[in-house]
Amino acid sequence: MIEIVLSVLSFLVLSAYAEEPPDYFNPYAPIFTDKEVYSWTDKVHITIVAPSWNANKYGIDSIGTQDGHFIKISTAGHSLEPYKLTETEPNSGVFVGEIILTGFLHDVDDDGNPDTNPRTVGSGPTNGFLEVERDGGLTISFEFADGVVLIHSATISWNIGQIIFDKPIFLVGETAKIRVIDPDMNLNPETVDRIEVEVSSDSDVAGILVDAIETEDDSGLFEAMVSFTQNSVSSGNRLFAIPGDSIYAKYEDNTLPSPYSIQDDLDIQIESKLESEVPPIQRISVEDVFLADSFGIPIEPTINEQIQIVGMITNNQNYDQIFVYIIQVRDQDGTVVYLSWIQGELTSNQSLELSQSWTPTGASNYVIETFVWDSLKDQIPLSPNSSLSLFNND
Ligand SMILES: [Ca+2]
Ligand SMILES: [Ca+2]
Ligand SMILES: [Ca+2]
Ligand SMILES: [Ca+2]
Repeated sequence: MIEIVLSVLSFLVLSAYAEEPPDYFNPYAPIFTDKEVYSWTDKVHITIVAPSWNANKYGIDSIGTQDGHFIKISTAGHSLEPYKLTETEPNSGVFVGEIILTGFLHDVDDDGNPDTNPRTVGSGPTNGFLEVERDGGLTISFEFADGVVLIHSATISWNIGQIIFDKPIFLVGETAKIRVIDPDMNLNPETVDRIEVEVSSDSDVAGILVDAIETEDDSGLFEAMVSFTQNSVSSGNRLFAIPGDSIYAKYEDNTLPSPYSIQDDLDIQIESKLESEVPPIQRISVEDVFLADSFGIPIEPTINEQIQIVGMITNNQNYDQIFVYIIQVRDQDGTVVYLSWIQGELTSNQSLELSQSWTPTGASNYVIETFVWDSLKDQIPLSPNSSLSLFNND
């Protein structure tokens, strides 16, 4: 104690000899925090550079608990005082400590139960816990010399979460990585936290709930991996989705900054796409059409007699594929005399025989063309076109 008093005195004496009075508005014992803005449950690292408090050049000194020279760490409604900081090395004159912010009682995942453990306790240098408000500030004060109080402030704020897929498009065999960034959900800066993310597809709108795990104890960055199945129902981290589906990931942020209210929540969503690893034009194979009677027996066309135009298509993928199969007949002038289509879905590797009836009405050389598209709306070809020329000699 005497040493410390002496030390302060010697500082004052030195100041006096320096001919300039101490600058009480900018004294040399700055307080630093490792961030300007903290989340409500962050860890705060505090540094005070105070060479005049290095009383013992050969031992670790401490500051903050000496009578009249307390360090006080406070938020609007709570404070820790006195709070001790300790010297980093015997002769550094640099004093450090940390506290953990403990937020306030709040339900962060909308399950009806609060998820925080607000408390204000601890005397330093690393065992402090301090309750905070959502939009409050954090103030650290230190009466470093008699009548000279140093103050440093930092801001506390909630953040709007972000969600990201690691790719804009996934192929069926790939695994999607979903990332959520929300420092507010780093509820404990000394352990790995987790949050829930809803993942769904056009084919499974109910989707799955997956845990996103914090990448480090104190990162506020959460990751989940999701794979896709075309042949079984969604379960665990596996989502039922077929090529062409959009894939959705959603995180409900219940910790929103002002001007949102504390009770507000916001769905943070992102969309990606699932694509087949088979290029569209190779997804379905077609065989050349042939003409048949109503029993399926191949025949030659005759004017004014109904015949069947028969074709075969095969799904080259091991999952379902919707299609529209189009048959078009042109006469020798190129005029379309017949147009028909069949819409349907092929199951995994299924082959399907399709037939449409047509009645040639005149003596002409006809061309029968077939097309396979994904839909009449998008018209993405799923196979090469095929055509059959008929030479009518009647
Ligand atoms: Ca020392
Ligand atoms: Ca909860
Ligand atoms: Ca954590
Ligand atoms: Ca948030």
